Amino acid sequence: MGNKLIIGSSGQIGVELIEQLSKLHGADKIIASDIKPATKNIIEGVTYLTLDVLDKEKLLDTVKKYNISEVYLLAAMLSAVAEKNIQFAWDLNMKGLFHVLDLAKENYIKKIFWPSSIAVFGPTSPKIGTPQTTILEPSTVYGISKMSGERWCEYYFLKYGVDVRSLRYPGIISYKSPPGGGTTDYAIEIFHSVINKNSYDCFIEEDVQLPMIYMDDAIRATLELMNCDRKKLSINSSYNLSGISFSPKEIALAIKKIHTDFSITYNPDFRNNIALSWPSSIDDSIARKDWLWSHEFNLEKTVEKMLFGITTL
Ligand code: AKB
Repeated sequence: MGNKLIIGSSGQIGVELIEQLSKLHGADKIIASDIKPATKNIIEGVTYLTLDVLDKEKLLDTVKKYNISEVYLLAAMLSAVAEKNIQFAWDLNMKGLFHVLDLAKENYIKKIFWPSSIAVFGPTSPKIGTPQTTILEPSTVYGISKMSGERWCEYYFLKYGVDVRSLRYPGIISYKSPPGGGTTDYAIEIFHSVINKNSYDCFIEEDVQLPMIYMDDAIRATLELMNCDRKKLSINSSYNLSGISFSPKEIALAIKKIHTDFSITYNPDFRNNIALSWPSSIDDSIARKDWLWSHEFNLEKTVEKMLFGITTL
């Protein structure tokens, strides 16, 4: 068995995924890479590299040099920043995926994790309990790239037997590393704002519900999917995944139970339109059936963990 390469390891998910992968497999099996040199959260024993996923040659050299068998491709541009960098977002999100899929097709690596997102859904998808298979007409460049990526993942699996696994992540809530330019970032910013100012000016309207998940659940889902017997997986593109759903008003109320004088105001910007195009809640019954997925963090538990976690930073 070879080593595991995380591409985009300094991002919100990468930082916590490395921690768990090192615990599970040993830090010496983990190669963490990012376009920026690692500055913090360095785990002893993990090898840290600077790597641009768009540099196919260096990627291949890295895979050979470090005997990589599994790749977690986390480098991507998220929904809000992608709208400001359309061409680069498309190039990064698609070319990066092709580079890794091709390495598996050419047998350099055995298994891939590639995150998709609830952004594959659009205004014409069912809004509540959005099913796995439904209309996919995303209206953001990020969503279009994730929807296309899913199609390519399934294509490479069916055509070349590439073992690529994927989840449609909801907004991921965590405190160890800042979020990377998404629409659901408000649900992280709000906690930092509680601690710093006891108030928050929200860029999403008060009643817009979005699907979210606490980081520990997201990481556990990722590792459970990666460790599952492939024969049990009925989805070859990307699994719907759900944790909790809430609106800014609902999360503010949950925070107020602990910080009673916390206040929230609303100043919706272009991200509100992105949020309005996405589902309010997701039906992930196929993940629950195929690999027994079940989330642990409800809204109250998430709020407690976030408020406590931020104060320990
Ligand atoms: C974003 O808001 O862009 C991401 C996502 C839902 O994929 N957090």
